[in-house]
Amino acid sequence: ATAIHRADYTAPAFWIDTVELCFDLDPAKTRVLNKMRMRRNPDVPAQALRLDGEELNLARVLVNGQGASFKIEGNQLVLESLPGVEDGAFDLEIFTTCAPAKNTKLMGLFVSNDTFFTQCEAEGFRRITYFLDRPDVMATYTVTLRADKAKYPVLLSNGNLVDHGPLDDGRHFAKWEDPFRKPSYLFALVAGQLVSREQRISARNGKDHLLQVFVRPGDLDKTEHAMHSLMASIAWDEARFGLPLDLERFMIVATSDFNMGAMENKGLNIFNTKYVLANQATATDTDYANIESVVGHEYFHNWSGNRVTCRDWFQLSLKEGLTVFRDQEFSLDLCRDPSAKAVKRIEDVRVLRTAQFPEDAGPMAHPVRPDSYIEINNFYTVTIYEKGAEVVRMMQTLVGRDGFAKGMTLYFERFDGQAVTCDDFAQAIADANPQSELARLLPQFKRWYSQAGTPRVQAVGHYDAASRSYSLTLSQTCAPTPGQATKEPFVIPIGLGLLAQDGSALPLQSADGSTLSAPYTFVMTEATQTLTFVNLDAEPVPSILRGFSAPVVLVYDYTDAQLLTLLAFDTDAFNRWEAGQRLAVRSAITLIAGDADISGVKPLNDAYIEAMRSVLRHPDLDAAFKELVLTLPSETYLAEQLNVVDPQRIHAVREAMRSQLAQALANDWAWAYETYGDTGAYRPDPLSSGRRALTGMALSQLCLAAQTSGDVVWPGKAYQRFKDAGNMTDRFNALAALVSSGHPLAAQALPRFHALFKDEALVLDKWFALQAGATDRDGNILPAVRQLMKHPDFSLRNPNRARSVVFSYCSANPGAFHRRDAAGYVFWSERVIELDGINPQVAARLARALDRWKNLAEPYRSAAREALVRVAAKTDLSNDVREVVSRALA
Ligand code: B3K
Ligand code: ZN
Repeated sequence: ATAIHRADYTAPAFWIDTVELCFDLDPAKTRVLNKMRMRRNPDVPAQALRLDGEELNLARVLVNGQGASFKIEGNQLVLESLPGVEDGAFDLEIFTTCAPAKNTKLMGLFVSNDTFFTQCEAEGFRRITYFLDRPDVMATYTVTLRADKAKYPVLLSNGNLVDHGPLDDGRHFAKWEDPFRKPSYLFALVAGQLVSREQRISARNGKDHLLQVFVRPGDLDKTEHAMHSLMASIAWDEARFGLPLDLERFMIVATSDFNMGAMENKGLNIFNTKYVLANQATATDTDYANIESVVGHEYFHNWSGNRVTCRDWFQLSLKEGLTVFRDQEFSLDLCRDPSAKAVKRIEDVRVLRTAQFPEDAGPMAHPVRPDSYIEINNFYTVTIYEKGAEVVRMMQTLVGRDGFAKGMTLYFERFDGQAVTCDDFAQAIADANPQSELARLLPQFKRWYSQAGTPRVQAVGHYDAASRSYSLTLSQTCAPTPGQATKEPFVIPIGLGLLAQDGSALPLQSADGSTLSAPYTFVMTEATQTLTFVNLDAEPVPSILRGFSAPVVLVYDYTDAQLLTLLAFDTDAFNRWEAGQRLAVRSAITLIAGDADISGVKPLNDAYIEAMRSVLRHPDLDAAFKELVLTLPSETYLAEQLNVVDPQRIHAVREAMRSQLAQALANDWAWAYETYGDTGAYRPDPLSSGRRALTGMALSQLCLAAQTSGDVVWPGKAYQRFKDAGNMTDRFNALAALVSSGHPLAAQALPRFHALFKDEALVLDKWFALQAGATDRDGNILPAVRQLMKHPDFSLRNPNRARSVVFSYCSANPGAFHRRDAAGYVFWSERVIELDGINPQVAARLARALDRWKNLAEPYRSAAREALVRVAAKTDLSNDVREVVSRALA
């Protein structure tokens, strides 16, 4: 396989204006008739027509109704001479068949639970018919579906239903017309036995719309939250950005076999059931929150992605970074109080720092707008999505919230109906705000799109008592990444404040005597810059990078006392949380990096424990915020702070910290459990979710403490709560408390949980994931995982189930995965290879679990390398896995 380069982009040699597709749906052999109205692109030198196609059986090709000569070259259908059509438009008719029931890759047309679904992004449409399968070729689609009426009563495609009726032999048909031009990756069809929740709404302009959420019979009682989320999304996009729903009908369909979260097909979103189905008995608060943001995300794509799409796949962040930013803003705006907003922001940053920062420091590091790829599916990454969203967020910071809304308006006016680039977007935001810092700094700002790697900003403070001034020197660097040895300085907005030593906020006065209004953001542009503040009676405590104003690592040599001040008093909730994290990281790293014996060690000092006690008992702080502060930095995050990673030592130290907190705060945890434990009638709002999260944490800490003290009361209470809970959040947290503390009652609770939910696939996923992700005791997790794979409910073919067992172990349980005997890596290599034969996209995700092998200490490092080599040695790997393992080994 060869790499594709952004610099090689050329416009297509042909356009497709209209497509008429006719499907005879049959799981074993589906017939697809594709009639296209095409024309040459006059701006491009005349050349052969090359259509993409994969795993298709070609039966017939007609040009203007006549048989035409063609050849097949690899995965392309080539028409060299198009007789008589050199100058004008022509009709091309292609008849193929494919085998949806055999499609285990879940790309193109596939069958799940006797229902047909499609997934076309990025390059799945070519598995349905021969086509110019690239996002800059936009056409209008008319789609006729024909199928057995009893087996497939519901027939859906994009747009509006224009005709339907019976056919011979118990079959029926439906004809759909999508009025909007779209790229092939937004095509979708669904056919099967489905039921729907319906909602009619009238938009602000008085237009009526039909909203539908389709699920399997039996799941209707789990669709209310998705429908509410959809209605809230529609209202939000109209209120915040003036973007209305442009379709008469908007459909969401849920499938339990899906490679990712969901897909924004025009008017016919297809979702993983995980992001649709919820009721209080089966879904947790986290599930509810995820459904809200994924429903929002896919809906927002209707403008950012569908109305204005990507010119090529290198521009993927144009739609993904922007749409993640939009779904984050949506969830933030739905939070009523500031504390809930802070919690949401902290959660988003935590994802960025534990998943994207490692990516940016590893072998798969790539710019937000990559320069090359082998398999585009490997580039649906946290960099494109989450870092891309941070880049958009920085733009908003630089032009202001209203300025950003104006920029969005200009962007959609300028580019509606077109396939464009990241440059086009940035230019529109800047053009709408000609006086802004963004407009002034645009070329430099765009380095965020072209340079990979996480910048490090080092800050050094100096207080001068004589002049009563404080200077803060900021320096930025960015480490080399694959293919980029040196980096130019970034534009880095840095939210900044100063606190007095007693914690009160200090006014910011610059040397010229002016007072800077709060909140203050310094826009850093040089490698090194110094800021000076005056009229300060004593050395202040700097609060830097407030709100996590840029996706960078901030290095500042805080004293413990300064961090305790920030933790107690910073008005910026993000930095308040961050101060607690820094204290914990410091205690952990000192111990991990040293070589002292760590058995029985107590890593946390009294000041930290007292600070955690005050947070936990604080009368004004929200439960959700408390839970975040009291959650220790993850093993993955700790690993990122080290050059040589001993996963077992990290695990042991973090476990020691957890257990120290559990014991030292035992009374406080009990108090928290009693205080927050009863959240009343179930509602998944941020406030009551926060109370449940803190209660769950308290219970888990109390069970952990019981492990040492031999207490039987709290494990007993956990078991009671597990049995009696009125909602899945409380029930699952109680179960997790028993499992994670290794209590014998877990052995009773687990089978009971399975029996209760044996028919709820999404709940069983949690059951599997909990066990595969549990704390390792004497190497017991790997054998348990192998056992789980033999469970009758396990199947590697179902991506959700594979993720719940294999990924929960390999990617989310470092303490159990990184074994001195290398058995975790052996298991990983077996699964990567096995999955690659079924579903390369999922296999390539799993392959990334060893991305950071070069940082591992021995014996892990050599063993991990060996496992990678073993996978790479397989000659018939997919491009997906091949690209990941070759980059890892490079
Ligand atoms: N655009 C899809 C992702 C498609 C992934 C293809 N491998 C979902 C989303 O980002 O909304
Ligand atoms: Zn998206």
